[in-house]
Amino acid sequence: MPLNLLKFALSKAHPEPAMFTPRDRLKPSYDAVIIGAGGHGLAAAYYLARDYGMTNVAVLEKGYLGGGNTGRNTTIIRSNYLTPEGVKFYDESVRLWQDLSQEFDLNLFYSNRGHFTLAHTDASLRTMRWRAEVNKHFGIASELVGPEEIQKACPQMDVSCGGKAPVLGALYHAPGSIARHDAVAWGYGRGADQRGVEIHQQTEVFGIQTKAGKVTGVQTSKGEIATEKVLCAVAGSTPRLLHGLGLRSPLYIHPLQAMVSEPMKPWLDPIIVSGSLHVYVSQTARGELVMGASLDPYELHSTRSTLDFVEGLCAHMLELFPFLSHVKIVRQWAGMADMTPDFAPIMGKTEIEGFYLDAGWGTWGFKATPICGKTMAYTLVHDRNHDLIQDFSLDRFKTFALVGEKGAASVGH
Ligand code: FAD
Ligand code: PYC
Repeated sequence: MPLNLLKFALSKAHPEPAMFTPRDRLKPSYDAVIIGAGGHGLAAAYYLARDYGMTNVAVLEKGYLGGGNTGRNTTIIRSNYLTPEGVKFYDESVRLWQDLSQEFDLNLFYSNRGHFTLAHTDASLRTMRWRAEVNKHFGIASELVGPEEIQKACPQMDVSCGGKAPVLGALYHAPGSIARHDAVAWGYGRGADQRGVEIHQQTEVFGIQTKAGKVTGVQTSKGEIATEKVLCAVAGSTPRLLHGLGLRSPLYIHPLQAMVSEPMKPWLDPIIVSGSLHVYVSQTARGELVMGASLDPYELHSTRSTLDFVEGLCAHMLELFPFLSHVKIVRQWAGMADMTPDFAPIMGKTEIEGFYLDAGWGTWGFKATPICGKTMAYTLVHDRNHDLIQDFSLDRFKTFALVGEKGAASVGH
C-alpha cells in the first residue's frame, strides 16, 4: 500500500464524515415524537421536515437505526396488488422510489428487474389473472404470461419443477424492483437530521402518557418528554405499546425468516416468487441470492432463526433451480412481522387525540416506506387522514370494512 495512502487513513485531520448528529440528551418537549427509527419512522420525520418545515421532532429508537424489519427484509418493491385501495397506494410508492437516490444523493441500489409470481395450480392462475386485470385498470404494467415467456426471462429455471408442481404461468409485473434496505434508512435519516430532526438511538419508549383522551408525553429510558403528537412506527412491538394505551388491535406477531447465499456471477435478473413453493429470490448487485420463505407458523415475539427454515427453503429453491446444489448459504436471520387479518396495513389517526399509528406492515411494508412517510407526515400535520390511507384505519376492524389483500401477498401463509 502506498505510504501516502496509509498516512491519510491514519491521520486525524480527515475524519470519516458522520452521517448523523450524535445526540446525548433529550429536550424537555418536542412538537412531535416518532417512535421507531425504521424506514417508516424516518421517512415520516423526513417529510415532516421537508414538506412542512416541522423540525422540532425527535425520533426515538430502542436499538439502532434500521435494525428492525427495515434492515432484515428481502427488499421487493412492487405495486401488483389485488384491491383498488392497495394498488393506488403502492403505485404511488413505486413512483417515489424512482427518484430517491438522486434526492438523497446516496446510492440506494434501486434496481428495476421485473417480477414474476409463479402459478403452479389453476386456482392461483385465476388469482393472477384477477390481479392483472385490476392492475391494468389502474394503468399498472402487469400481465399473465405462460411458461415459455418465464423460461425466456429465466433460462436457468426448471419450469417442470422436477415434475412435482409444474409452473403453469405467472403474473409478470415489469415495475418490480429491489433496493439496498439499510441505505434507505440512512437516506431518510440523514435527510431528516440535516433539516434539524433529532434521532436518538438506544432510547426506548416504555409508555405514552395521556390526559382526557389526548397525548401529553412519552416515558423513555432517558426520562419523560412532553409532546402532543406521537407517531408509533414500531412494527413487531406495536401490540406492547397499544396495550399500555388501552387500545386493541387484531395484530399478531409471527417470525419471518430470510437468508443469503455466497456471491455468484450474475445469472438471475428478474425477481422470482412462488407462493406455492414458499420461495422468493432475487440476486443483488454483489451477486448474492437473497431468499425468503413463509411466515413461521406460530406466534412468537422474537428474532430467532432456525435450521428448519434453511433446510425447507433450500429444498424448495432446488426444485426450481437444481443447478444451485453446491452454492453455500452464508447468513440467515428473522424479523417480527406484525400481521393483520386482511393483509393490509393499519394507518392514521386513532381514538386518542394526537396518537397516530403506522403498523400492520407484516411481510409487505418495505416497498411502502416512501408513501407511508409522506402520508403519515400529512396526517400528523393536518390531524386528518390522507386520502390515500382512508381505508387503512384501525376502525375498519370494528366496522368490518376489511381490505382483502391476502391473494397479493408474496409470502405463503
Ligand atoms: P421496523 O424497521 O421494524 O422499525 C421499527 C423500529 O422500532 C425498530 O427499529 C425497533 O427497534 C423500534 N422500536 C420498537 N419498539 C420500540 C420502543 N418501544 N421504543 C423505541 N423504538 C422501538 N416488505 C416488502 O415490501 N418487501 C419485501 O421483500 C419484504 N421482505 C421481508 C422479509 C423479511 C424477512 C421480513 C422480516 C420482512 C419483510 N418485509 C418486506 C416487510 C418489511 O420489512 C416491513 O414491513 C418494514 O420494514 C417495516 O418498516 P418499519 O419502519 O415499520 O419497521
Ligand atoms: O411484499 O413483495 C413482498 C414480499 C416479498 C417477500 C416478502 N414480502
